[in-house]
Amino acid sequence: MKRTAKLGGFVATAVTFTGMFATRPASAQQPEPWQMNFQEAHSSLMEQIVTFHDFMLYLIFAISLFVLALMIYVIVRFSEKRNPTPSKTTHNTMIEVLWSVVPIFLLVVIGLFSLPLLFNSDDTVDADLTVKVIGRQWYWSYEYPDHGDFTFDAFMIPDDEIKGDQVRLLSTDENLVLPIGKKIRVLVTSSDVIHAFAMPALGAKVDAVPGRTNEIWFDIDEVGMYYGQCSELCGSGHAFMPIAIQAVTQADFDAWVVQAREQFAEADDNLAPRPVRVVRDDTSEDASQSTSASAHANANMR
Ligand SMILES: [Cu+2]
Repeated sequence: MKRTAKLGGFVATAVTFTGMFATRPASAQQPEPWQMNFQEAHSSLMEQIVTFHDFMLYLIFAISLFVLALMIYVIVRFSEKRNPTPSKTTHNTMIEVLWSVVPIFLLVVIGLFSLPLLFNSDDTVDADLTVKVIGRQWYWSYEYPDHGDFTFDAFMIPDDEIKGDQVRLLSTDENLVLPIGKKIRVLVTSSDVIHAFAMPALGAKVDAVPGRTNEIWFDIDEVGMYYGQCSELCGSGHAFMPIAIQAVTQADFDAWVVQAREQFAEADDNLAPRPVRVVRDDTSEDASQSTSASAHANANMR
């Protein structure tokens, strides 16, 4: 009975919040209370990162235990009581070669795993689509240059406007909608200060630097919501500029693009400073100062 009621509630929520998408987001990737490890991996890049992380953890454990064992042995075996007259030996070629060669070997092994990962994360060629992400104080703007070049801003939903399955501090009024199973190139930049585009479940974390375009790519394996946050201290609204990615099927994405092209105007002078939407009362003073500061900086650059 309880289960049925729950199911009914679920269906009702699904009907209410699916909007134009036929399928309700299957999963939501977000931080959990007392979470100890990474969020579940939902891109091939993140899977590779998790594998590398696990491998490194075993290696670190082994090295730490080995060093600990050596120290305990030395403390016990060569204590003053057991070894009143210490040896005056100063060199042992065998040991010196070993403690040089073994760490070099370990570093090479680590490199065999980490360098391909580094190159892979940087390999944005042959992407199926490109989106441009612009960090601003304190929200994100998204652009779809190869789908009609439309652009829109995404603001955090304030606490008192949270509805349904929206997540406090993570949901935004507009989502970055992306198709699953496609190689997505993300160009990341900023219009004011340094932000960072971070999406844990997809293995993406890139600085958004004014006057510079950084790149990352990911593919998304499952329909659902993916939440991330700005990960570079960027001012008083730093904690209030979340990133919400809505991953949908290609068909849903195509339908959304048609609708979005009408809804959002073409990308204009997209790096010009825009008015700051005040997130909290205590930030308003700071916000206006920062806007005029960045407007001033921009004026100087021209
Ligand atoms: Cu930021």
